[in-house]
Amino acid sequence: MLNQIQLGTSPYAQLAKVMERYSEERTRGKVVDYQDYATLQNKLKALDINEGKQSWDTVWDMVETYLSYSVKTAHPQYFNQLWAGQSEAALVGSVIESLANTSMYTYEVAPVATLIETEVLNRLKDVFGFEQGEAQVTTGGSNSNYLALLLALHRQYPTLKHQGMHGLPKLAVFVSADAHYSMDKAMVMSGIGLDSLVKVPVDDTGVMRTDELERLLQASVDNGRVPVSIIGTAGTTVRGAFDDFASIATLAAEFNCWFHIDGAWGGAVAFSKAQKHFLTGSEHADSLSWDGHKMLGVPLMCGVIFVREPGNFDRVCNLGDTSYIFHQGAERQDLGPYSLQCGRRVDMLKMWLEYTYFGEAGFEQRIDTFMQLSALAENRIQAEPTLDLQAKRWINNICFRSVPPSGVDLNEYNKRIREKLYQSGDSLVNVAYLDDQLTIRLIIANKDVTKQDIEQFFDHWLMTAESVRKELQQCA
Ligand code: ABU
Repeated sequence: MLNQIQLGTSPYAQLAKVMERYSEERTRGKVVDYQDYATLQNKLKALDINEGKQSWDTVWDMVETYLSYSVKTAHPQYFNQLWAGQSEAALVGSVIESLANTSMYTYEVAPVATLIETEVLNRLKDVFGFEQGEAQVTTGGSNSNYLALLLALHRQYPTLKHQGMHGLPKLAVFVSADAHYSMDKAMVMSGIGLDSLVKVPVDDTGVMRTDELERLLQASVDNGRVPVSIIGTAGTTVRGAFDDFASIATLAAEFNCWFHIDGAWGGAVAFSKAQKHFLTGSEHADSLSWDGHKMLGVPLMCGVIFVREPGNFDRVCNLGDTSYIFHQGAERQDLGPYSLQCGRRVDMLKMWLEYTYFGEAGFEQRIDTFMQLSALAENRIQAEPTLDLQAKRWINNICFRSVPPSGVDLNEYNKRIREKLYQSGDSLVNVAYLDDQLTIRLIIANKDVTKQDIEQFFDHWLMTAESVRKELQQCA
């Protein structure tokens, strides 16, 4: 059927042309054609979505507008988030996934996808050290962290399944002060509540202080609160720090609670012989989250959670009268009963093709290259008299700032440079806070970024800083 489509007339042929053109343009020119909110809103309002013209020209005009004002996240000057770039093999998976459009719940409607997901998850379990455990695809790190908390709760309190929180003691969950905000959400969604989330202080490199963790665990028990879970982080969002998993594991065993690792970002070091030492102690974790759409550059989303002891997903997710959908017998071929979702995309098709194209050796090379480029960025910061490295560099998060002219507020100065650079469209880098100190967070996660791109980023930053300095001088 496909070869009957006439080139140039079908939406599929036009889509191929758009993809071809965009794939060339997305690494050139500006990272973004910046428009302020109101201006962009007016441009979009001019496109009447309720015209119902059944015209492909109108559809492609809309596509053109979308692409014209979207941030080019595969551009080599895009350093903004914990994901960047484009892996063509995985992109093919994303397009084919939508083309074949199925849902992951049953073997019946997703036969090949069921086998692919099982195969990919088995490989990933080996890489992450959960060979004997189970794994599940999620909508990303936040969802994995939430699921981990539910698994912890239900293992500790089997009555929860039928009786809910009724009759449970006061609980406590422990995370580092630098942990991802999804843990706050997980506390609310699980019904444990934010007041039971204990944020453990970090040291000056961003690592959870295990002396404080021990003290807070004991204080919690003394106050009648039962510890449910300790969550360590492999690669915090701002500094990229790794917690001391071996010590956390010892405390989790002592206080009889679930040990989860949020490795959504930094878990990818598992692919690198040179970097995987950061995960030492993770072999004792009950569960670990990881996102293939972050350091491996698979199109969003590609989240996975690994669990040490099989049977946990069944306990929490396999519920209700599902006879209308799951017709499996003892062979248990359907993956749906073990997920928080019902309808679910075939995210592992992207990962399968990424694997097929690069293999684990390719992933290792990519992670190692990110670390080399990050060392280069760190060296450049240290060599520039007007730049400060603001935190220990762990992996490919680089936190720095410009030293302001005398009398100028450090935070305001750096915020202004970052905003000006963003609006220029030359480079896009993120901003975050370490305590009350603003930091510029540079993330190297695009497989196509080169040394020249890193140097060019700092050239852009320094030129923009100089221009802000002159503006301030003129105002003074
Ligand atoms: N979990 C998504 C984090 C996004 C970011 O910090 O870039």
